[in-house]
Amino acid sequence: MTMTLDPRHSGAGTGQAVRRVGIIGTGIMGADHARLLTGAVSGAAVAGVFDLDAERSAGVAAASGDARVFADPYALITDDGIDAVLVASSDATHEDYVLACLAVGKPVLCEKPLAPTVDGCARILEAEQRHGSRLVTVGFMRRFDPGYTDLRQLLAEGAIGAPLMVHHVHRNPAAVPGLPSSALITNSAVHELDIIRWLLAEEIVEVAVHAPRPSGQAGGTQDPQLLILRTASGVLSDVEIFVNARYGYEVRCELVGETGTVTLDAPPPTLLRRSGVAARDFPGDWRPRFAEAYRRELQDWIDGTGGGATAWDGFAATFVAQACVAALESGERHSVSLPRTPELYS
Ligand code: ISE
Repeated sequence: MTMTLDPRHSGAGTGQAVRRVGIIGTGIMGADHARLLTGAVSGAAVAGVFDLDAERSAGVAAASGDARVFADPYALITDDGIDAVLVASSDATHEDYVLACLAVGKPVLCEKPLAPTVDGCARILEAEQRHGSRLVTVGFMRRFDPGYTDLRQLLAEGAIGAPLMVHHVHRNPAAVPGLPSSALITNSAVHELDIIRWLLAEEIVEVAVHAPRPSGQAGGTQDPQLLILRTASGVLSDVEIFVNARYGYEVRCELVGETGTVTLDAPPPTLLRRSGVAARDFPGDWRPRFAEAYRRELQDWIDGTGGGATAWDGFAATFVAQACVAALESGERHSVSLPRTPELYS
């Protein structure tokens, strides 16, 4: 399944086969993925796009070097001119599109969450196991961030001894008014839920969510929240999630081990010293902060290297996130008991 190289597409002139990608959903993330696939990832071409907003998809198609605009997402998925599908539509639509990709045996990269419900994720797991090999990748892009990969490498090398605790800070400048309090967990802190499993290579078995006095800027949403998560071996993580922090987008992490700690600050490279103050800029959202992670994630997917999160990881993240939502609502600690990892993912 290759195409004739078009000089506008990356990979052109290298003799490399190009994977023709169809993108479903050309909002903020879909458009960003289209830009990276067209200009920063080798061996890929955006060959088709679909969005409910036809004008928006036409704009992304034109910027992607003549991609076809589809009026029906299922027609995009089954089209012979599409080798692989990237799903960046609204969360509630993910399950149907991923299942449709599995039905025709096409690789699919689905933005997080794999599906908003545990049952939805389970249906995807069943379909992929019936297919018999892994086709689904979930867009937990932090796994490709140079800072997080360093952290994981240092831990694996024994640089700080056995892990004891992980501190996380995750802040967005502003959220839409009326955002459900659960969205802080399912939309934002879900990244930390995935990172904890990936860093420590073990499962989260107990969760609690503490709710401080909500910010007056949060419009009724319970914001911030403090998640406390315990893994099977007893490592404790805290996650401060604050989506109306106002000053900018920031993610930090500190891993505490028996013989040292590693801190992930990932500050912008420039520091301005002026008028008695040293200052750094914070990005307005996560895209500049994780630009390199997105690029690496897409390259890995196009190359078929398999470094991304699997459908099982997507299931586990939604499973733990739902336990956290229950803990937020009850104000109590909840234990989490994931089913056994199916053979396809172990
Ligand atoms: C957003 O949806 C993302 O996926 C970002 O990665 C995350 O950091 C942000 O908090 C979310 O709102």
